[in-house]
Amino acid sequence: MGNNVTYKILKAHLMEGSLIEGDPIGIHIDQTLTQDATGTMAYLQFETLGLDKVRNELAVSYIDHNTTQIGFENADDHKYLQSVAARKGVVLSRPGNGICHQVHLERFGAPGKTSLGSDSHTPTGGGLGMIAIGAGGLDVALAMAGVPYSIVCPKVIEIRLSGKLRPFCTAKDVILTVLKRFGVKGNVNSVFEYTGSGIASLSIPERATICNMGTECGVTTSVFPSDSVTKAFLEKQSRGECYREIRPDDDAVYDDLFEIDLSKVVPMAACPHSPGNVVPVSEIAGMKVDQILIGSCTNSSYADLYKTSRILENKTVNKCLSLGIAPGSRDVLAAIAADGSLGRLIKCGARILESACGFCIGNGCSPSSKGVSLRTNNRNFEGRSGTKDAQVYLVSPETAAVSAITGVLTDPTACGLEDIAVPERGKRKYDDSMLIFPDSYAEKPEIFRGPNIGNPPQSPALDSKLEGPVCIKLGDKITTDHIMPAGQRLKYRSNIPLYSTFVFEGVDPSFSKRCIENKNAGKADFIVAGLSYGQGSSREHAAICPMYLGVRAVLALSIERIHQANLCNFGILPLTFKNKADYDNITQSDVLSIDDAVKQVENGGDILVRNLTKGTQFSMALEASDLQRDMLICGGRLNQIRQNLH
Ligand code: MIC
Ligand code: SF4
Repeated sequence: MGNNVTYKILKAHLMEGSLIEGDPIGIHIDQTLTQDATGTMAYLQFETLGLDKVRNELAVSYIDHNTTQIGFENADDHKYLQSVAARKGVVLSRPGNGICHQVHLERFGAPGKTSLGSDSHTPTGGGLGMIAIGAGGLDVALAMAGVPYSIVCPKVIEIRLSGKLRPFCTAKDVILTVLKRFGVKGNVNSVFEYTGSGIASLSIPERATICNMGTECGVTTSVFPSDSVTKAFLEKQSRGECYREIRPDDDAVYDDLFEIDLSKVVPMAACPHSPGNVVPVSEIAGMKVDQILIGSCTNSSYADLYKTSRILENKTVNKCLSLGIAPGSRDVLAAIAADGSLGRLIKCGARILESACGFCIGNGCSPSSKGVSLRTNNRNFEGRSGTKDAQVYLVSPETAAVSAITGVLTDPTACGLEDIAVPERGKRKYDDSMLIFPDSYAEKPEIFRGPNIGNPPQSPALDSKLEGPVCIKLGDKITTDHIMPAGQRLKYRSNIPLYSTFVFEGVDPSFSKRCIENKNAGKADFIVAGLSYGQGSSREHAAICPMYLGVRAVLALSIERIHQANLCNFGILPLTFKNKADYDNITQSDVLSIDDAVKQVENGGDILVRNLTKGTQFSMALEASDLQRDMLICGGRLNQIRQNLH
């Protein structure tokens, strides 16, 4: 029985367990990446491990999320990140150098490697034939310490591509087609592996776009084989030595198959408020648009912006809307400046934004009230843009660019445009001057801590009895953006007591106050939710801050992979309903009780919960590995590690 690409790479990195689908495994992590919004906490946690230096092959710290905030907090975080990187052997990518995933693809990603990033779109690296996984900051801190990363051995879904994309039908439309088929829930512990004759026609940035948004389906990662296209990409960046061919064996087996004929792919759009609400652009074309934003780690490569500039050449942005463009990296910005694309974009009236996450995480560029915003990024969760009633649609750069001229959502294949050939970028020497390598310091700086930077909070060990009210009852698809808003609150990531006051801010502003009152009265807080709780980002603050407020268990119909791991890491029981009726029977404020909690978790089976208000009882599944059960009893991963040290 032959191996697929996924299992080939996993096999080469296996440290614990065996490659049996569904079993827990521990894999060695070669590369780590962090970004500033999750990185500050990750390095604070790394510091508590007491190691002089990181122990993995390559650790890179990117400053790309919070780059233009008002106030001193982010600037302080940046100084902390730079100083801790210098001390601990981490490469630092300075603000302005670009979005972590784009820069990592350009400078560090390598076929056959594993990488773990404290950002959910780390799978972008799968475009280069690596197993690249998103995780909470603590897991990344531990990977930097050389601790194996635990995952459930995934099932591998083959996505077989044939044919070739037609002009103005793009990689973004391919992944939106995948999202239309698989949706945003029910895909945990799977990997999307791309195969087939259609792959050869896709460039590395196109493959990266496809892997990037596999995250929205909730899969562990996505991966392409490493082939001659990969080789040429690396050689052009003077990184040819990183190349190795990785293809599936001829008799490789997969758990499922989805086939896409690329020549049949049409422009697609994800409608509000979920990346899974996908329809062909032609079905909703003609809708008036107020704002268009092109950029983010999904679609901000040189090819994306070159094509955008050609579509907009000698045109003026429609007066009914505003067009913003954020190049994915400084290298992309330099390239479009050198070849005239930037001039074309300026001439048409586009607003050139910084090479950073910016609008994608709600840092500026919020749409007008009820405004329709077309964006090329990967998430359109309600309120993420900073305007609660805005209607955000996710589209390709080509669809965005033609719509910027017409002022209405426009199908780029229906405009009679001539195909655009993107010029080949030759072999070049990269300008790495915005990367600071730790050995470049004559004298290492002292670690800097501003007043907003606290210590990682301590979670308490599991109490023998958990009793308290359901503080909130939620429906399906609650994202980490709902739980722990980013945007204007992002600058408090290093200050847990303050950031915690904003938990569920957009859903129920009095949530945190109620929780703290219960906590002070010695009660446990419970969250009850529907399907796919915690989808979206990897932000561990969506677990840390509820933990700080006294939340001891989440009871949901299902919980997404990264969030489940974050809950365990911070000592919150991730429980899933075995019967939907039990979820239906709970009302907000009902008092729940879990007796003998430690024993129940230790026993390895289901957890019995009593509803004291309703006088009922029901059992919940605790889908957690032995390691996770142990950390839940210890009150989280850091406590567990400390206990094992003594
Ligand atoms: C996102 O796109 O939601 C983010 C912001 O990049 C997050 C990380 C964070 O919350 O800092 C992610 O995707 O993990
Ligand atoms: Fe940044 Fe947006 Fe990508 Fe997240 S999804 S890493 S916020 S560009």
